Amino acid sequence: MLTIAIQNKGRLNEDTVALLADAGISASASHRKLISDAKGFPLHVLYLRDDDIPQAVAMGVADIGIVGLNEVMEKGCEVEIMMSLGFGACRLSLAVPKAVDYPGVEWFNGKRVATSYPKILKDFFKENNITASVHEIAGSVEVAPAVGMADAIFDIVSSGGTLIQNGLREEDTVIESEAVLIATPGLDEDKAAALDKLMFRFKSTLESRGMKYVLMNLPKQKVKDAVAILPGMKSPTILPLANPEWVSLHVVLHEDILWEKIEQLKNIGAEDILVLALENLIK
Ligand code: PRT
Ligand code: ZN
Repeated sequence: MLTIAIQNKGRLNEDTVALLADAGISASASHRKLISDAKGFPLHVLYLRDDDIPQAVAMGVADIGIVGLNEVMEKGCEVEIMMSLGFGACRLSLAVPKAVDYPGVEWFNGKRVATSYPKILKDFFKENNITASVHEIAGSVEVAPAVGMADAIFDIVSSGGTLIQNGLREEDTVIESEAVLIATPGLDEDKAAALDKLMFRFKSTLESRGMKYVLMNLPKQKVKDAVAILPGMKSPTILPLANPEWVSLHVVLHEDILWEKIEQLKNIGAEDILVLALENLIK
């Protein structure tokens, strides 16, 4: 049976448990557990701090894990990155006090930079031929310049609000990150087959997110125009109605383009448009 390591509490826990739930797998969201059996898929769930997940997977304590790409890169463990999971998006950036006149990355020569990601930062400085001293701090990196512990910081940024609150300005983004599914390299055949099944569920779940099922009535002679408006491989589905002049048109649309397409379809005569939530899109 596969063992998956997930964050026991923190920012990734809720979205991880939700992804598993959407894939038909129920895992306890309780952060008091260390290990439990999931329901809906043969899976042991190991609840760890995110920092420990890359190593647990590299060592084979867990076969797979869900963790931020930033942690995978920082730990430098040997794991396979199987897929991105569409949540936990953030970036690792260099930020300087807002009063600094910043000419470019060469500004960091001779400076002290506080971070919780020393490996990624040292690699970046090395690639850019920068000689700076990297100070590892476990938390509240953003206060380091104000208290005189550092000249600048390298930290996770999402909205950028924390930097602004601390009088800092984001300058260079070093990596973009999101939650990823990782696996121990060289899983045996049974575990690899189980992982394939799990990834199929995750992919279907992620693809159906933000999708809507749209039905409408359309004058029959407008079907060609509707097809030209709509994206898609085999869609839309056209079904006859009792009135031979009209058809029923069904299509799956992403919510980003939903209203634009609906307006275009209304313009060519679509009526009685129904927009339904889409549970799953299995290809
Ligand atoms: O206890 P454990 O070690 O498991 O958790 P942790 O405290 O180390 O990590 P946690 O739960 O805070 O974050 C887990 C993962 O979430 C990170 O490794 C990233 O992959 C991802 N992530 C996504 C973030 C953020 N967004 C984020 N905004 N992690 C941290 N932040 C911090 C950021 O450092 C900043 O201080 O949130 C603050 C607010 O960010 P702004 O820019 O939105 O203001
Ligand atoms: Zn952590």
